[in-house]
Amino acid sequence: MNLSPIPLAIKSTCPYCGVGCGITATPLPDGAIAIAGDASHMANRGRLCVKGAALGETLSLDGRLLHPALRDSEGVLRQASWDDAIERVATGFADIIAEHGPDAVALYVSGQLLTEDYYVANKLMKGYVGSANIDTNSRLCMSSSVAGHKRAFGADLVPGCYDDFDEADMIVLVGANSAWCHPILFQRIARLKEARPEVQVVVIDPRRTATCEIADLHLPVKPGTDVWLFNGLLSYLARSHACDERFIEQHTSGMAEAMVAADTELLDVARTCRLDPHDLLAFYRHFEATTKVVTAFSQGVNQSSAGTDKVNAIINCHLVTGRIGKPGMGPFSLTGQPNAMGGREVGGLANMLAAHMELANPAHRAMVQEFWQSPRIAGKAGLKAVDLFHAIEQGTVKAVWIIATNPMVSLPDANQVQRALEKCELVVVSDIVGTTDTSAFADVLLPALGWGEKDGTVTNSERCISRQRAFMPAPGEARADWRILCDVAQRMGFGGFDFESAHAVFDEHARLSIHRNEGATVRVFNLAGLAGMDARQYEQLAPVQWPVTPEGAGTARLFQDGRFAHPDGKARFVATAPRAPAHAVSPEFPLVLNTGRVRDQWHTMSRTGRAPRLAEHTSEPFIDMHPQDALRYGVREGELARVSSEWGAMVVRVQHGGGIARGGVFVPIHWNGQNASDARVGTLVNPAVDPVSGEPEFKHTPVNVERFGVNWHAFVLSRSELNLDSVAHWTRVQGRGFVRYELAGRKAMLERSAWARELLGVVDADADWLDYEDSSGGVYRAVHVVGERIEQCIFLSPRPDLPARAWLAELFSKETLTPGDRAGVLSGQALGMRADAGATVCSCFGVGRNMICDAIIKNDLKTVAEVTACVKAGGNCGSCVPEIKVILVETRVRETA
Ligand SMILES: Nc1nc2c(c(=O)[nH]1)N[C@H]1C(S)=C(S)[C@@H](COP(=O)(O)OP(=O)(O)OC[C@H]3O[C@@H](n4cnc5c(=O)[nH]c(N)nc54)[C@H](O)[C@@H]3O)O[C@H]1N2
Ligand SMILES: Nc1nc2c(c(=O)[nH]1)N[C@H]1C(S)=C(S)[C@@H](COP(=O)(O)OP(=O)(O)OC[C@H]3O[C@@H](n4cnc5c(=O)[nH]c(N)nc54)[C@H](O)[C@@H]3O)O[C@H]1N2
Ligand code: SF4
Ligand SMILES: [Mo]
Repeated sequence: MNLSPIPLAIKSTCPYCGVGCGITATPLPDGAIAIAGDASHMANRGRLCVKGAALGETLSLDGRLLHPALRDSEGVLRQASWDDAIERVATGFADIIAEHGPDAVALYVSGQLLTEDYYVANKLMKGYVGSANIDTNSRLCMSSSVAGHKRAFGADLVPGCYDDFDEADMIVLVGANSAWCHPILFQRIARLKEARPEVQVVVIDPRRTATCEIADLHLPVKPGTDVWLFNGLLSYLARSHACDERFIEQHTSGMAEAMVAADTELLDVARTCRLDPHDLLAFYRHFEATTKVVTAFSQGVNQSSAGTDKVNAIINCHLVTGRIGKPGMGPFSLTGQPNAMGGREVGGLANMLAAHMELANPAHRAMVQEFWQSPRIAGKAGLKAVDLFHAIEQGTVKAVWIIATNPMVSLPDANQVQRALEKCELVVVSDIVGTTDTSAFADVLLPALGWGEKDGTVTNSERCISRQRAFMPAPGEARADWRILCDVAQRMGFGGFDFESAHAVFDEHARLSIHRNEGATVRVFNLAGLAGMDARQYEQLAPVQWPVTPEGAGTARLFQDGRFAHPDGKARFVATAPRAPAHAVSPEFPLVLNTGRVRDQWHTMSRTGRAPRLAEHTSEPFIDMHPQDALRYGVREGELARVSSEWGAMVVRVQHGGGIARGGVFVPIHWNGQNASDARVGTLVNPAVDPVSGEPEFKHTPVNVERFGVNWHAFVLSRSELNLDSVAHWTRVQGRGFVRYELAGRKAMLERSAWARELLGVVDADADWLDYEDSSGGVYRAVHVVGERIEQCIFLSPRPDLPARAWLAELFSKETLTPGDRAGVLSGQALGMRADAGATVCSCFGVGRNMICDAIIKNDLKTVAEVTACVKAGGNCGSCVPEIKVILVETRVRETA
């Protein structure tokens, strides 16, 4: 008997969101890797969302950065040796430090680094360079929560765990579209709701999102007004039975001041938050009546110029009711990135130290320096992300090393970031892909190991430390981020960076957590049970929630004894006097821009953008707006709009998702210069930040929307990449075996066939080129076949009334086109009638393609006028008339064939 070896599954953790799901990776005989959920991981018990499930599709080396590169004197990036690259970074940094001091250099890192990478980066800057100019994209994400937790609890401590959701009787989701952004946690809530329908789910979000599908109550709060809403709740609770006098007395302080700041009446809150007073009262009553309440929040809370106050306004309501540190209740900050929490543990932010010690505390500084035995220790907080890039533009920071983040896309006022990077003397970028909007400005480009290749740990939203393990070899010359940092540190002459493995780094991190961590100054963050592990134990480390006891036991829930981390052991109520967002709408910029995520893309798409299945859900950048606003600002669904703010502008397609109230618009964050000509929303976002946390106000920028007039629209599906130099407006996504382009332009289109052939690069006059042209209608369609396979197709029209892409896309999976495929291909639709209405052709009367085909056949219709008389299509604005003509011709040809 010939038994094939049983493939070995390697356990690791998903590299996307902060839910932190466990995965298994199984190498298959054909070289592919099968990714599945890890049934033994407590975060997901074997489940994966669509992004996690598609991980296997993102592992190819296409587009990967495989070798270091240096910019030469002519400004061209050229492949270089590691030795030269490390030398350039080390001497570049050392020279600038020697001349201008340590604060003239900076690191800008990421919550997508592993804890080990993060630890080394922080140690290098704060302990050896001697500057705290290391900040991270977590500034854009979690910093308001960090600041809020520190104010309330005395340290950056998230009290609860995922099990609390299962035990809760009420779950409030504030500024969190968990259905799309934390799907596995959301599904857990959905299952709970199914099992116990009496559990109340409340969603507080200006948009009606997918998350609202399971909600009993959706409060479409006016953007930026959450502090009013939770102050109102605090006032209400303080006067109610739910107020826990004993808890307040024994375990908190500051309530009186908080009450003064929060004092308000329900009707005033309803007016300010633009909510129905009955709904608001219903929420307050439920909250009052339900002991086991979890209030989970994410970026609708954090990303605000009042973000820290929003966090504290929520925590205040849990303190006044004593609903914290007990099963089924508590405030719960949802972390975004896979290792947002790990970065906080090592002190990755410019105003933190390491192991939850404080930069501003001289005793802490001394303890960390003593532990590191470092030559110096940063004495003051460094620059926060937005300020950092301003300092770079001003020239006070002259060198920046950007690791695992793409600030050209993700920072607010992204055009400012461009000015800063253009000006910066030395820009070093460590990434896994070769071309990003940021790497375009690199003087030194360093190839990092990516997910599946790197080894280390991450910590999720519930403080659970999990291993990420390598299951693929290092590609090209790529190195682990911690290793690259150590190489540079050692070249700069610093001791303390001779780690041999990720395990050695982790061990030092764990030991720092217990260093002088006893007596009166005890710190909650403590990895006692993980210090001193040998390599094998580290390799086999099972998921565990910190703090970890010396015996190795994790901790699901903090503050169970009512003791908090402030020196007096009491939690603080924080007075949160409400204030409006930094920038108000004006006649020039009358709409509020809200930005966020779509279900199937991750940030700047450098990884999810490779997975065809993830492109199908949202294949183009869009602006979601209310139909009445669209009417008012002269734009139409399906057409392009120019969206502009005081800071920048972009072009996106108008969509009416149905979930947005008048006065607001929503644009996704994901598109950038690599996959769209003009859709980097960061260029529009105002650079205002929260005064406490420094977190930008990503969810509230006044903008204007106007028609972006074009003379033609087109789409192309092509097996090969196009040269888009001649196209004014384009977006691209990866399909299965093809790239999909959406194009538009202003230049009058006369020689359509010649233009199409040139764009598609079809120079051979004998090429198998099927086309259709309606010159009076301005419609052109062509398909390029090579052998028996479809190679490319292009559909052009003066209007965005192009056929659906789905059926055409399927043809790219076929090795041979059938005669039927060929007959249908120019209509973008399979032959034969369908039971459904088909893709909408006439939007005015909602008439689908299949309805028109059926009518033509049944009634022997010969002209557009006859079609209009029969099914109304084309009888109003006429936009669909060219489309109807094509359908007429194709249907009649088919019928007579
Ligand atoms: N699919 C996907 N999932 C992801 C990510 C991704 O890129 N793609 N990224 C991960 C990361 S790093 C993060 S940080 C998380 C973010 O996860 P979420 O915070 O859930 O996602 P966002 O879409 O940024 O914003 C959440 C909601 O806040 C709402 N909002 C806007 N303004 C306000 C307001 O004033 N008040 C309230 N109450 N709500 C408001 C928005 O309408 C939006 O629906 O997602 C993580 N998960
Ligand atoms: N307008 C607006 N802007 C936002 C937000 C918003 O809601 N609205 N949200 C903000 C938030 S919450 C976040 S978290 C940020 C995210 O924004 P970014 O961090 O800028 O987004 P990513 O695309 O995740 O960037 C990660 C980069 O690191 C690379 N990379 C991946 N793995 C590795 C690795 O192991 N090592 C190295 N060296 N590189 C790697 C990727 O290829 C990619 O280029 O965006 C922020 N910006
Ligand atoms: S929920 Fe988050 S961690 Fe889990 S599979 Fe999806 S993206 Fe990955
Ligand atoms: Mo984030």
